[in-house]
Amino acid sequence: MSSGGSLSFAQVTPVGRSAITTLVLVGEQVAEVVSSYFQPLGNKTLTDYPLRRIVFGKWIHPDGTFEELVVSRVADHQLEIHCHGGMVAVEAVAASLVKSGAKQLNWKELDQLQFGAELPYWKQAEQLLPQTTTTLSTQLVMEHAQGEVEQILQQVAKFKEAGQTQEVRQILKPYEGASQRGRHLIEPWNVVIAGKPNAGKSSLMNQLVGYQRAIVNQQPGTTRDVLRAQTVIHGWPVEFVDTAGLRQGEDAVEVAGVEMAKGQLSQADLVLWIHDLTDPWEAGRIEQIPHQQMLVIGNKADLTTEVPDWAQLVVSAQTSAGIDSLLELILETLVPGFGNPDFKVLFSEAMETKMREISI
Ligand SMILES: Nc1nc2c(ncn2[C@@H]2O[C@H](COP(=O)(O)OP(=O)(O)O)[C@@H](O)[C@H]2O)c(=O)[nH]1
Ligand SMILES: [Mg+2]
Repeated sequence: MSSGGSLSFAQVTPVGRSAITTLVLVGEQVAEVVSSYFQPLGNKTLTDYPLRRIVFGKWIHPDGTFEELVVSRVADHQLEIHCHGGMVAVEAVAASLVKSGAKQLNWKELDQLQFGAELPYWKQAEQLLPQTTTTLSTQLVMEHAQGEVEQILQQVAKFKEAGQTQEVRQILKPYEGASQRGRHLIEPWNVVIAGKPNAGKSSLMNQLVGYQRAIVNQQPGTTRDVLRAQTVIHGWPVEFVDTAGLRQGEDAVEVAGVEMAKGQLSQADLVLWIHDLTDPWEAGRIEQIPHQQMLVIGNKADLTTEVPDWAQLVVSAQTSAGIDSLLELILETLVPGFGNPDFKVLFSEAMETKMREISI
């Protein structure tokens, strides 16, 4: 531990109201400082109790008022305080500690302090937990926090030692490109909906996210700002961006919207190009669209039975026909192989590099 003689602490439970709040304290003088406020029930002092024992008592503030709380020394220089979750009680305890020269950190900084500059991989994964927004992402982060990668690396080391390169390759293959995917379990995929005015982009976005968000209008060019809405497809967070139609608008507000749309397109993980099936197809138009990946979707399938060559899928944003297939197609395009039994994710690029290096 690199904290030296100083004392640091952090609240490790979420800030705000909760039943119990936990403070973790790290430093050589931890028992000494805490003992100056904490009086265990009975006659013993804190250090009379063995490590890991849960000790109930009173935290006596300088003004004589007190809180009842629980203290546990988890290691020689590490201690936990569990107190009532009310903000006031926690702040009062934190204030006493700060008064005694302790440094208040956030829990990430405290982890850093305990583990040095390089956090072990499982700890890095654990730190992502509060940022996960879907059951899938929480589950995958948990698997990593429990040491999935360490186990793989150990397995690989054994096969390597035995000269079984075929097995090494087999184990590591599913992890190729896996950190890109992992990033998008925390940060949503960015999918931009583009196409000519009136193609039905805003209507489609409403269908994709399942509620009215974008303004739909018969007057071309209604969507002037870039509108965003998040949804989840099979556990993957996806942010849809509804753009102004790409045409030369006469009024300045709309022109600004069009410029913004172009910027959004080149940054998007996926562009959905929406074309009205009752409009003649202009092949040249999509060639000018900056994009990394694009799906061309024919909309207003309720108005025609025609399924033209240019469309990868036809849908109706009015009747919602084809919307489920579109959601599937979007996910297949963004996360190829998702759902396969050997589908893997990683949560850091460094880990992917490490896996690549070990395979050589
Ligand atoms: N019949 C039919 N009309 C649609 C469909 N999708 C959108 N519309 C209509 O087309 C018009 C333009 O839709 P909107 O979503 O505002 O298009 P945007 O300009 O591309 O955002 C509106 O009147 C919608 O009700 C569809 O699938 N079928
Ligand atoms: Mg619109």
